[in-house]
Amino acid sequence: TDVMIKRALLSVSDKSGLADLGRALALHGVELVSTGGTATALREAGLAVQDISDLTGFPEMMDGRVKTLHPKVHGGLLAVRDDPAHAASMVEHAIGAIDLVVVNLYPFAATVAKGAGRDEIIENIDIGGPSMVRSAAKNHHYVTIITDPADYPALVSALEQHDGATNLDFRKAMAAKAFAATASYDAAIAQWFAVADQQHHFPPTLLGANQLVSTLRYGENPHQSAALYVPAQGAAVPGLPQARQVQGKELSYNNYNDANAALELVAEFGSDRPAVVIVKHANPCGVAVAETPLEAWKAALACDSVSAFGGIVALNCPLDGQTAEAICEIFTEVVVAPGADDAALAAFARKKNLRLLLIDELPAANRSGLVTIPIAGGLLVQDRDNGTLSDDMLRVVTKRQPTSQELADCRFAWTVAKHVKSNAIVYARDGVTAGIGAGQMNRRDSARIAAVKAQEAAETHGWGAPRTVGSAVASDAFFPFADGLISAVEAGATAVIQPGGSIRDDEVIAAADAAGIAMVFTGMRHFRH
Ligand code: 93A
Repeated sequence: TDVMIKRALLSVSDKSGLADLGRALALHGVELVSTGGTATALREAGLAVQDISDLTGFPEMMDGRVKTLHPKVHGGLLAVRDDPAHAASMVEHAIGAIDLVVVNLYPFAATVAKGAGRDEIIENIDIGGPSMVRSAAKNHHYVTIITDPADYPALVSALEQHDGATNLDFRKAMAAKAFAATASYDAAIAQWFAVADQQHHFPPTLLGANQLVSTLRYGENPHQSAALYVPAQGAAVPGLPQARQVQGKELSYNNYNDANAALELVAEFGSDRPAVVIVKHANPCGVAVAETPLEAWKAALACDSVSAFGGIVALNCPLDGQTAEAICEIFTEVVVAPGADDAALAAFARKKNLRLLLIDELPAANRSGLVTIPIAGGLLVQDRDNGTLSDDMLRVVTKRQPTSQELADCRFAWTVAKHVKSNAIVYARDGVTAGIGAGQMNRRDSARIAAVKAQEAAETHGWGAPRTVGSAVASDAFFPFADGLISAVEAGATAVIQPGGSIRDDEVIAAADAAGIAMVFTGMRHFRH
């Protein structure tokens, strides 16, 4: 299955590594043919190259739109060499076989990303390049296709190992990569027409424009396989795949899922004040903002130190030594933060298994995007929940106005509740969660669980009273009945934040007034199912 590389066609926009590759090919006696810019670059490196126009007998024309679109090129790529009729056509039309194609395409995505105008974007839709890539990849039984400069070294070592030939396994692997490249290239073009060009909110087709980063040991459970992908055209949003893992075991599927939940929530707090989020099973079990990261960590941990065991921790600020030492006191699976000083790194280094991830920047909490859920027979797609509260959305519906501290705690609890599985009830006091009720099928159970957890925390820490006393409570959706609100009052909440909009709002407001608490409506709901 080895095929000798005798003639190569090189046509690349990204010229990195080209000279070295050209030299290696020349060493193996490979004849080089190239389009204009590529030929110039190869000649500058001292290599002999045939111009594509000499091969086709046509000039490169129409501003380069027509360079390689010619039967002498595509015949040389597509011919089934063992087929006598194909071989006869090659002889009849003086078509020479092309054994290797090295192509990377006009930088369409980069042209869009740099804010170019429509004409420049259209001009960067590569036609001849993908055609050659597809011809060569289709005919991988005979032809080698290389689309990524990162694969040049693999090509060179394949030639060295096989005396100037490639084997079928290599050609197959490169062909698969080539079709993935043209698929994601076309997906980016389709996306631009549909979305960036503002014709539709949702693209008519959602193509798989993602690239495999790594396979994971297993999925949510050991019998499920799993993998991590990133957008093939480059990630627009910083996140865990871009993080630097400083130490610890490989991240598991659940680690990624939980660490992402922690990161997305901590990103809501910006970087004005240190914030710490502890997550278990994709739900926060302790969240705090404070004057220092250490204080925030201690406060977040105290909320539910039982659940925090084996948790995932995210910070919005760099880690210092004291905070790292404190985190190391309990078993923690993953810590993610925008940086760590030397003392922090030294502290974590003693916990070999702890996975430490450092990120360059937090993802923007208010960014737009699409989220998908597969359903049997299809795919549900919606906008990402990037709804944030502005002052003009808040409406006080009770006789009593919230104090400024209550209002701050309402906002804090509301932000946390947005990241808690529904039904979500979150008590908070002084920028710290006091009790979190998550994922119950009715709101009263979530409220009860939040209060029970707050009570347990008080017992654990020997506090005279649970921290729900004097707290603000957030509900991710409206209270359908007064009972949920009454149980919050019983737990000691003095302020409530919720969307409002129940047909029984009057009863709920009356219960709040009867208890003398303050309540604000947001007019926005944060279901998270
Ligand atoms: O405008 S094109 O779609 N028409 C073509 O026939 C063609 N052939 C190769 N663009 C074409 N290419 C692209 O030119 C390649 O995909 C590559 O990105 C680029 C290399 O041009 P140069 O060698 O002049 O820098």
